[in-house]
Amino acid sequence: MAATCVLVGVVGKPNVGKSTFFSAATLKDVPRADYPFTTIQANVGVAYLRTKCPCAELGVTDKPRNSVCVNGTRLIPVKLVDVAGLVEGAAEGKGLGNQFLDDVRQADALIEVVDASGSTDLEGRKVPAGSHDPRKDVEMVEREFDLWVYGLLARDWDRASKAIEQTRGRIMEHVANRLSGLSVTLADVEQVVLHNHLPAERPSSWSSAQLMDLVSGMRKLTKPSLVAANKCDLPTSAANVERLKQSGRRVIPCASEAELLLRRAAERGMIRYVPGDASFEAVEPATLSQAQSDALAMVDARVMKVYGGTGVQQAIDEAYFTLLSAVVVFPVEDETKMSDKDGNVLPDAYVMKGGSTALDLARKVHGELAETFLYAIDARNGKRLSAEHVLGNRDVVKIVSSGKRG
Ligand SMILES: Nc1nc2c(ncn2[C@@H]2O[C@H](COP(=O)(O)OP(=O)(O)OP(=O)(O)O)[C@@H](O)[C@H]2O)c(=O)[nH]1
Ligand SMILES: [Mg+2]
Repeated sequence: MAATCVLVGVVGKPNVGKSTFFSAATLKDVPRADYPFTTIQANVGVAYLRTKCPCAELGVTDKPRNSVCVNGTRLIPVKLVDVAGLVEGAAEGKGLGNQFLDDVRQADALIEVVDASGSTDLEGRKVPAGSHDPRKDVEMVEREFDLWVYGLLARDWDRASKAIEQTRGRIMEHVANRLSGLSVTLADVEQVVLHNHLPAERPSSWSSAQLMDLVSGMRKLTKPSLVAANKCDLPTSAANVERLKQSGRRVIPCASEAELLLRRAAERGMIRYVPGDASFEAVEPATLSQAQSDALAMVDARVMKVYGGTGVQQAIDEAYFTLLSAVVVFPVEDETKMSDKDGNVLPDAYVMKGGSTALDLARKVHGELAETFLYAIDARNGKRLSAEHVLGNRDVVKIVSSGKRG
């Protein structure tokens, strides 16, 4: 996981609703249509991570600056990328080929969107609802990703591995260098090589199957993923959601179109709805047109009542909190008032990778704070925290330094 900006990618075969998911999450208008390869260039946008704001628990009235607080729910901006659809053979250039792969190289986690209704074939063409098994889509996307990475390693494996053996070089460094564009570190490679019991001193003896296992092990480690079982508003989806769950993956039923409708209606003041809520209510039901009431009633009956929400916000939250063990931390300058130096209470919420320390937070707030770091204070109980203290979700922390900013 990258240290500074965390990136989540929305991936999948064509025509499953990736751009609809992206639009719903970012409220950014991007091309969406009922045919494959609508998206060619990747779309990058701002989605929001949802967490309970500490304001209510601490009994303070907050004044957010880098995020918003809606009735005690803090929404923090995070980056999301929507990429072109991926088809079988992409690793060799089929469809839009490597472009997809290039766009997700930097992603720290993946949301794999599938058409849970089973109404699009492996290439995204329309087929009768329920006739396609979406488990195949997930397998295909992961296989193509692995084949692409395998290609990066295998093309000169014989030569490179023998040269490394002769010079007593380190094969793991070679692999990490080759894959550095994929946010793969030396520690990641070492972990997977060890786990797969590969003889590090004899890389020329590694078989193609062992190389492929190394690649997929690295994908699981460096690109953790969940499945967004999209189009769950359609009747053929329920059975496929169960099938997908039985395949042992983390599966979230999603209704991206419904989420887009709800967010737009909320934006226009028609309904009260915070992304991720299990229900919504009309602000003034009498002012809605028949068509608006019908559309909202349909979302309520087919999605909210059945699945307890549209799943879009949940998928984003789980990508961060579960796959990446991210934490949201609230830095303050005055720990007694929970504010910055101008009196803004709980102004900022930072998304940080799991395992981040008080010193990492100082670094994120300002480089100088890290250089002159003395200690931190947990604003909830006034306790001193060391530089190595691992931060927890929703921690409110003051950094004390010897510099001007301390
Ligand atoms: N019923 C239903 N249809 C959806 C949902 N989400 C998307 N769709 C439809 O699926 C079709 C494809 O949507 P896109 O968002 O363009 O799909 P994509 O995966 O980005 O497609 P490409 O860019 O071509 O790979 C459109 O007709 C959408 O209206 C959903 O939640 N329910
Ligand atoms: Mg698209």
